[in-house]
Amino acid sequence: MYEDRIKLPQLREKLMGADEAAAFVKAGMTLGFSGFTAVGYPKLIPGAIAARGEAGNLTVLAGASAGDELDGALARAGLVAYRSPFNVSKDLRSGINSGKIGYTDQHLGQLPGMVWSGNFGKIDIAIIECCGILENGEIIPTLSVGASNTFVQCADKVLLELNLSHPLDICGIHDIYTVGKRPCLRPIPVCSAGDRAGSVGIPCPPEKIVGIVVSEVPDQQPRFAPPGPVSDSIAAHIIELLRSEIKAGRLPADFTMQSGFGAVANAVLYALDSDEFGKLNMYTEVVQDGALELILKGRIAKASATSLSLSFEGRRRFYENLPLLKDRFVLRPQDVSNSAEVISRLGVVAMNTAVEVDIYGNVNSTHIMGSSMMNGIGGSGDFARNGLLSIFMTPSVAKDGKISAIVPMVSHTDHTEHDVDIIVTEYGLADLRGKTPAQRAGIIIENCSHPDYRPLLREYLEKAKGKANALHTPHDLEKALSWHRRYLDTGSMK
Ligand code: 0RQ
Repeated sequence: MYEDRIKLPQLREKLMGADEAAAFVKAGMTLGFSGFTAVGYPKLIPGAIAARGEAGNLTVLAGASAGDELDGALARAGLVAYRSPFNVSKDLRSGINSGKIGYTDQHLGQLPGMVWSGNFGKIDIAIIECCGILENGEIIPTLSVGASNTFVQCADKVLLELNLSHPLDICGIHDIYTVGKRPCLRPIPVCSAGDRAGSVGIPCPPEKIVGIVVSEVPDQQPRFAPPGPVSDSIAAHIIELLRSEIKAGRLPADFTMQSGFGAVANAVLYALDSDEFGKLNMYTEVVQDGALELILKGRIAKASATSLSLSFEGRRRFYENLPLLKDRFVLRPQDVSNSAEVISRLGVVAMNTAVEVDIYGNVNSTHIMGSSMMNGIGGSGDFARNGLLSIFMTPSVAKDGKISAIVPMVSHTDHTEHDVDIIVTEYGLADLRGKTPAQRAGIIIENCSHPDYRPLLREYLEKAKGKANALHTPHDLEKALSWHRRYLDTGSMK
């Protein structure tokens, strides 16, 4: 059985049930899981670990977040002591924010390097979803690569979840180039989005593999916020900017872009489906349905990511067009997809979403009211710091207008004013390049803030000029975070 999927005969003897595999996991271990967003993570072994309930105090690492069968199941079972580098699970988040689960929010591009350096201790077991194992022992991942190659190479033991819901024909879509231990003195040989530099699968000595569990559980579907007038106007401002950057000669017509999750990112992609732009390239972290359509149409010539997060219909379209996509699309490890060196070389246009932005251009992507973790910085810092043009977008208000996304001072800083070129809301765009703090405050307030909050921001700035110890970046230190305090006390920033 499974000869076509497990091409090394001795490994077929390692087939076992999820409970038997879970018995390898002991309390206090550090586990490195495949998975990046809710894609390509093992779905049966984590549930079996949770059901056994014996292995507490776990350190859980994955490429980024994982689906509920992993993050939710282990958190609900109370087995997770520590998680890194990203999270979107409601149960994990509540453990993190109640102080029960330790969490390090980490640049995703840097996670593999940290694992190689031993910053999380030794990896006891790598638990990896795959769709096959080749004659040479290489493990073929499913629809994400993340940090799987690093976990496999650094771990003492490897458990595999062989997922039959993916055709083995996806073999050839991956490009497994291992950056390895830092400092990495060799350049990563990727000079355009479609370049390939590594092997089709993850190299692994067969004796390291202690168990293989067969699964047919598909990845969940991502939840899409429906497009609406706010995301459409943000997208329209961004398209206008891209048009004028190309006209000014600052951006090539076939520029390379990174785009984040969600409604705004998809609205930008739909707007790029136009003859006025050249054949574009994409060098990003996660490709979603909007980008897949552009790749299939040839509007995006080459695309690179570490995870393919598609709806069920998008996945069907992907499999249907595999031969074409193998030429146009590459799935890479996250220290290559999010590599500072490659992002900088390709001159990527980085488009990410902010939680809040302050009048001087500092961006908070992660924290609600200063203390509560939302998801994490993800790849936004990898791309914003190293891209050619760094755009942050956000609706001007949240929670039915009770929260302004433009505030006097951010309650947490993920991206400093030095790494942020453009702020966009549905009201307009502020181009911060080459501007002084005073000029930035003016254009952010006038172009981007919601009209209900604009007079309050103007008033804050004027009063700050009278109270501050200097006029370079004037702040009223007593009032700078008073909007957040007011929201916590009264339920509104107004
Ligand atoms: O709350 O879920 O209770 O309704 O935050 O906000 O507007 O639905 O936007 O889903 O795109 O998330 C920044 C969190 C935006 C995300 C963030 C509340 C709001 C809502 C979600 P509800 P929206 P999104 C990917 C790069 C960091 C990681 C990253 C993120 C919920 O984009 O995690 O960039 N980014 N990865 O009501 C209080 C505010 C708020 C607020 C929004 N100021 N205060 N709550 N919310 N603003 C790179 C790739 O390549 C893919």
